[in-house]
Amino acid sequence: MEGIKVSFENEPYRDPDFIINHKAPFNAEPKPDVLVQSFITPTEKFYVRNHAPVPDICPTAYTLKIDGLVGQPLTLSLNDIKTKFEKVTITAHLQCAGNRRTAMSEYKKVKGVGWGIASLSNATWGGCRLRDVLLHAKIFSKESGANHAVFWGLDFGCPEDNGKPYGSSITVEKAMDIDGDVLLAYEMNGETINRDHGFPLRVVAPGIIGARSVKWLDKITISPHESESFFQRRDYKIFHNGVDWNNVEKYWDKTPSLQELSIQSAICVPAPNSALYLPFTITGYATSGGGRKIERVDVSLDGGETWDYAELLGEDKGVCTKYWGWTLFRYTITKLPQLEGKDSTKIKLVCRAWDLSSNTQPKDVKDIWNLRGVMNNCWHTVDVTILNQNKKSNL
Ligand SMILES: Nc1nc2c(c(=O)[nH]1)N[C@H]1C(S)=C(S)[C@@H](COP(=O)(O)O)O[C@H]1N2
Ligand SMILES: [Mo]
Repeated sequence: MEGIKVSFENEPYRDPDFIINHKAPFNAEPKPDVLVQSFITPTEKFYVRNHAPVPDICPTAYTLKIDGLVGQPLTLSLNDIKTKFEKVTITAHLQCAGNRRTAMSEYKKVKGVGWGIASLSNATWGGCRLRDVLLHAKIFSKESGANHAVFWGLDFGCPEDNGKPYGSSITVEKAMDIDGDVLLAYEMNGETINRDHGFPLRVVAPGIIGARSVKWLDKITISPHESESFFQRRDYKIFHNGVDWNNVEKYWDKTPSLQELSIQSAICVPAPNSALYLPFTITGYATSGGGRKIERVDVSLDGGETWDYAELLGEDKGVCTKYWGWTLFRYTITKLPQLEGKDSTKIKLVCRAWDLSSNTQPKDVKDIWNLRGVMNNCWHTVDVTILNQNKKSNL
């Protein structure tokens, strides 16, 4: 980042309970047990993933620019966005592609901000449809090359990209899909979106990795090509396990950039290495990409030899292919035969989710290991010790 000066003196107030993975730029996740306390994550607990200082944007001076392959380039004020287009509210989770990166690094070192299991959260988002704005701008047809909606943020100084603002793109197909629910959001959980999450306006591209939901949105360019940003062309790609820092350049262009999320689940309670008495309840989250609903979460108490179904707590949307929220799950253990006559026993809890398309999670991290440590969605395991209540006095 030579020659680029950025200041972190004007950062917003943050929840003191966050687990901070990187201080400046700010990257933080809630504690896992806090994460699964409610279906909608309270705004102050919602994970934050920034690549640069948080811009301080004057809402009355703010404008959104739309250009490129459109018949009518636009400059819209925040008031235009709020009054000219229908307001839509959706429930959607955002998840960083780096979620569970630390665990991938434990197998073999990867590069990137270390994240535990909580770099995802679930919120309601209010705003207008990106589709409506692009129709207003008279977006060209796909035949004319209108393939990608390229977003730029107003956060300058991303060290990875030589100080340029953060940028990313999604396909026009997703942007224009009436069922795709891509929003330009000015509200989060019923309130004005706050600075950390993109005030005054951000993209919410549900079902897609968090990296594409560009915050502090400055400009949208309709282009034949994907965003030229580092975060589209270099980062957020899954390379095969033979790609390392000596040969990665050869693979940058031929490795697709990540869009839809894969299937994911993790146990948030109990914490690893807890000692517990029966009965106790396992709680966690499950998510999938592309609007695919979680149909089932399996829980194992023996490291994945045998399984049972967990109880699911999600949004009641019926059969649906645009399920953007997460699904929480819980499973209560009342009996453990191998505990009888013993003071304690160690068990390995495992979870794995299944979605509408019968996608499920890979067992081993080694099979999906990649240089940047993205999309770690292997089975999540938690080792715990179960103590025998009846032998309490012996301990
Ligand atoms: N302008 C801008 N948009 C951004 C980012 C950023 O650093 N700058 N980070 C991206 C990444 S990698 C993720 S995971 C999500 C995180 O959104 P959140 O901080 O609201 O949780 O925002 C995305 N949008
Ligand atoms: Mo991310």
